[in-house]
Amino acid sequence: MIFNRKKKDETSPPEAGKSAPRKNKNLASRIASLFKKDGESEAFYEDLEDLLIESDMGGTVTMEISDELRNRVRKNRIASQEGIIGELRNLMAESVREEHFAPDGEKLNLFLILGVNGVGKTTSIAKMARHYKKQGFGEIVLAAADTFRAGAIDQLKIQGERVGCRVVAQQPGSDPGAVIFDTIASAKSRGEKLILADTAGRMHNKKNLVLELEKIDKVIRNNLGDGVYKKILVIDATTGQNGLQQAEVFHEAIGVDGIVMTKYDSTARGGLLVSICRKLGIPFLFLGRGEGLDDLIPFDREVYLSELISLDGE
Ligand SMILES: Nc1nc2c(ncn2[C@@H]2O[C@H](COP(=O)(O)OP(=O)(O)OP(=O)(O)O)[C@@H](O)[C@H]2O)c(=O)[nH]1
Ligand SMILES: [Mg+2]
Repeated sequence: MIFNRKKKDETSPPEAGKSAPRKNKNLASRIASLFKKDGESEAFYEDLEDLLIESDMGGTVTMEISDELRNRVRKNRIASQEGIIGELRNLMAESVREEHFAPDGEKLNLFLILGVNGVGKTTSIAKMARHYKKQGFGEIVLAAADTFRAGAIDQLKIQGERVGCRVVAQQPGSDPGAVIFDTIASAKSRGEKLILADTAGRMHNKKNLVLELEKIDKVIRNNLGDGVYKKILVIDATTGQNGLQQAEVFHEAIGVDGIVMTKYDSTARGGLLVSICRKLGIPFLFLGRGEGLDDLIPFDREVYLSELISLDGE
């Protein structure tokens, strides 16, 4: 346990001059420079903590990782720069979780897509439909259960046309649970095997959002029978520690089975993912790396870690 250390601030942006996004996410070369400057010393760990916070890892997780790294380095008498960076990578690898939900071809699968407004839910649905179709999963239907925002239904219909999927929709303002109910009933009668359901990210307040989600959740659990039900949260990689707070709210409200992180192409910071995995233990499914239909890439823990902290990066 380390004493007399300043508590890192979770929410405030890094100091001026440090906040500009770097050209890439790789921390290793920057850690190497710190090591060259300070050696393995208190100053090194302090600077390392600033670096991890800058990468969106959040104050608490940064301190945990830094403390653990210090313990391991001292316990195992690690002295080289490569050794320390390797140990940091090990620590992150232990936190990061990767998972892939292959739909079950024998059953009706329903993936409920959650997330606050603007994170990329609707476009990710189209990309997921494309991905599963490419994998040979034919009959996919989209449920327009974002009935709250004007325009959301038409957006999903446009995406449905782009990827060749039927869209079940009602009028704007209708009950999202009823849309899901209709979609499950019609998918069963047509033999479709995968429903991707859009939801509203914006509600009048958080309480309404949670109540709405609980209602939708109940309709699915009551009607899907022995089908496969997954709740997938979409997080925008550029939102920093807000992304962690969003994950906490949705996870507490109905439980999240997996995360899609969008706009990973638009940030030079990659640490949010580590903090979500470490704090909530939710696995990552896909990374969004652009606006094209093929820009949703199945999450690969090793590739992610290599980008974040490989020795040959930058
Ligand atoms: N660069 C980039 N842009 C993305 C990515 N994913 C989504 N977007 C863009 O983010 C914007 C919002 O995407 P939507 O899918 O409409 O987001 P939403 O969560 O459905 O938004 P609401 O329906 O308003 O709640 C669109 O312009 C998308 O093209 C990504 O991985 N990279
Ligand atoms: Mg939408």
